[in-house]
Amino acid sequence: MSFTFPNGFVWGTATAAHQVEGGTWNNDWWEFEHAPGSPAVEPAGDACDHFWRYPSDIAMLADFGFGAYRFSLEWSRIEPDEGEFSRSALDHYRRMCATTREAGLIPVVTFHHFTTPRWAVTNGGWTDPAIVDRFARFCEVAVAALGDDIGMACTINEPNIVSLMGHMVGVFPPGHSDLGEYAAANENLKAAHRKGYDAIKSGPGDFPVGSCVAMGDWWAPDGAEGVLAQTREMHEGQHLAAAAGDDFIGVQAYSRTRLSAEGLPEGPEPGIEVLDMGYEYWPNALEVSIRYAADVTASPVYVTENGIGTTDDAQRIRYVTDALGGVRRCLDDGLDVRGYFYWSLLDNFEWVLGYRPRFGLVGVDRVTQVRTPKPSAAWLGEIARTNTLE
Ligand code: GCO
Repeated sequence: MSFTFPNGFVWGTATAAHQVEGGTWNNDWWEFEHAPGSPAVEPAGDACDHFWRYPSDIAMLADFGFGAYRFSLEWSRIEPDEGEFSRSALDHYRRMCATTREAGLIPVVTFHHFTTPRWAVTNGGWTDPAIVDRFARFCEVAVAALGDDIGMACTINEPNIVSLMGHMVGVFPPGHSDLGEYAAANENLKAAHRKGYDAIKSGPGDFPVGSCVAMGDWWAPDGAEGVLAQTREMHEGQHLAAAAGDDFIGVQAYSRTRLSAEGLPEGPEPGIEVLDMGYEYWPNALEVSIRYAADVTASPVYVTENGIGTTDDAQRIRYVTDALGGVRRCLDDGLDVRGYFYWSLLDNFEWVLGYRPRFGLVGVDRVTQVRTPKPSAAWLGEIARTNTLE
């Protein structure tokens, strides 16, 4: 059986500055990784040296057959101290956009992907309402320099993970566990998305702008429907609602969360495959998430991230095949899904878990930086090239 995606469906891969560039020492994550007692198993260090190797990495992505590349700006390079902007860093990202276009790919630029400059967190971070204007000013300066070369933009990557992991679970900076902080961070992240969106829209260039929300499938025992709905609203719903009316909604989905009757995370269901990330092999998360996002926002959907961290590349192909089956069912039902970005191009720095989870279509030697494409790179590249899933 084969299925052809709609004309113009965008196929890409995604990365994020701190996870691939190397040397991003001026942000909160670097500081967090090096703090005594840090939960991070290792520092990002040189990462994939993508800051220097982006031209050959982008050429490789184009050769596989993809049509778009999603990468992020490192705010701490562009604004190393408050109000002090680096022309050289902006030029770097301009060259990245130009290189992406010259390779025939759409540059999809994320303005914030988990990392915040050190100066902004020592002066308050995401729990301080001052971050809203700080982020908007950064967007304004960055779009003024890059806007005419951007193909599509995401404001803040997974705002709901920044608040949850940083202020409730405590495994992202600042490593806190405080409900009040969690609520404040959510409000500031939503406001920063709105103000950042307006700043990006009023700059040069004319391209779609949206938010990217971390989503998934959810399960709770019978009788706990209320708890389930409430939890989903807290984790996903409020950030989707804050993005309603945008040009698109970015859906990022990987797995399923099971809840107890009290709404606490239960861990994987016995008998279901468990991945290196500690969560279930659950490709259906994508279909469920697309439907929920479309329902809440009524916006066109891009899958801005979906993928699997595994050393078994055949399992990767199986996972993506299953996830794309879900995209297909959404399209068959008339939902407006416009693209799919695999996370990630390269094996890279998976935050607190370090380099162990392998999400890449391409392996990276941690010492020599040599790139080795996996069979899934050619496989997914062919789907992208033909716009058809066999
Ligand atoms: C996220 C981020 C990525 C992750 C990816 C795999 O979704 O958490 O956008 O930075 O690396 O999702 O976990």
